[in-house]
Amino acid sequence: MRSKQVVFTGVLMMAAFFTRPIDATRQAAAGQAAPTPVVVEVTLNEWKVEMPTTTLKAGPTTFKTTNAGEKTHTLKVESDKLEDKTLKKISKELPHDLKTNEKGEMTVDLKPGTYKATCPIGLGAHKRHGMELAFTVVARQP
Ligand SMILES: [Cu+2]
Repeated sequence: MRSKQVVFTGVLMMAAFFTRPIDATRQAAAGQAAPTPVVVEVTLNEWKVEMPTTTLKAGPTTFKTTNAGEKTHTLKVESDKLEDKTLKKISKELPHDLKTNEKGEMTVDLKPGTYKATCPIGLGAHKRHGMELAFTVVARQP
């Protein structure tokens, strides 16, 4: 009984010994490649811009947007106040407007600060109706 336990523990330790260097190699490889964008699902409708959370982490972020409304909408993400004042304002809009049930996506490299997600259609009319959502981007923990 006791000897079996010793053998089992020994196997576990060997497994730990052999798997650790492989994991370290994988992490190093991942660190060299461009980070995979985090996906945020955005829903547009009359008259709201909805996201599952209003606190996002800095880094490349893909806004997967669906128009669940009856009118045509689109999504614009722009920085309000960036923590690093030397950075230029961030502003990006979906490549095309979305009709009912259409989907579109764009990737924005978010830096820490405050932002607004709006629908710029109607020269600000949709925004004034409520299609504006403030969100915050926080630094990614090292
Ligand atoms: Cu709109």
